[in-house]
Amino acid sequence: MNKPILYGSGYSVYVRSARLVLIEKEIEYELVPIDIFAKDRLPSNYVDHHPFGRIPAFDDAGFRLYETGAITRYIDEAFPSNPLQPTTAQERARVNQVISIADSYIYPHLVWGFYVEQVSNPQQGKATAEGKMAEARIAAPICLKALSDLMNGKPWLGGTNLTLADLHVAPMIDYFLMSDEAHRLFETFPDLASWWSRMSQRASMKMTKPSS
Ligand SMILES: N[C@@H](CCC(=O)N[C@@H](CS)C(=O)NCC(=O)O)C(=O)O
Repeated sequence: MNKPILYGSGYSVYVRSARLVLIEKEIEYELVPIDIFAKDRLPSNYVDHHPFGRIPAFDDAGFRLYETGAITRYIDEAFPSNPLQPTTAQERARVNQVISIADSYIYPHLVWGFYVEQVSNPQQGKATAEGKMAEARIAAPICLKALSDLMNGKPWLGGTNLTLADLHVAPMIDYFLMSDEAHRLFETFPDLASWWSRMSQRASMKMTKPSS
């Protein structure tokens, strides 16, 4: 059987989410390197895989897919090993809600706000965009409180078991926590800190840790 193919780079939070799902489900896959920020070196046919020019893109025996949420749900449903979605409609809705919160608010404010503005840009000698940071400082506690409220005392973001929600959010939190200010804020949410200590210890997280 052909291995599914994932196109992307190890630095990408979204590529990492898809890899985490493949690894947690013990599915062998091929990672085809695509550095999306080196636009001049992209394969000319990459647009056929992802018309919006993002990573990841996915190909399962000719079935092509882009958008991480769609990719990870497809993988979980097409491959029966180690299910990563709950069975009831309400529990699945919570998982999908967390994934949507991650895409709409966590990625722009915790990754592009805290990580890019406070960690990555200064490393590259670029100035911090204070306007963007001001927005991120307002959004971050709202994002973290929403996650904490949705956990509602359970060990994982989607309830009692590890789900796609944890694997979608964790790569974003890993970058977020590289900012000292973010780290201090995160520690004020003990249930999230305890979730992170479990999540970050998983073999899948260690295997996909982006090289700095
Ligand atoms: N909505 C897309 C977002 C993917 C995305 O934004 N990927 C980033 C890397 S983490 C990217 O390709 N950025 C390239 C760019 O912005 O030009 C998904 O869910 O897959």
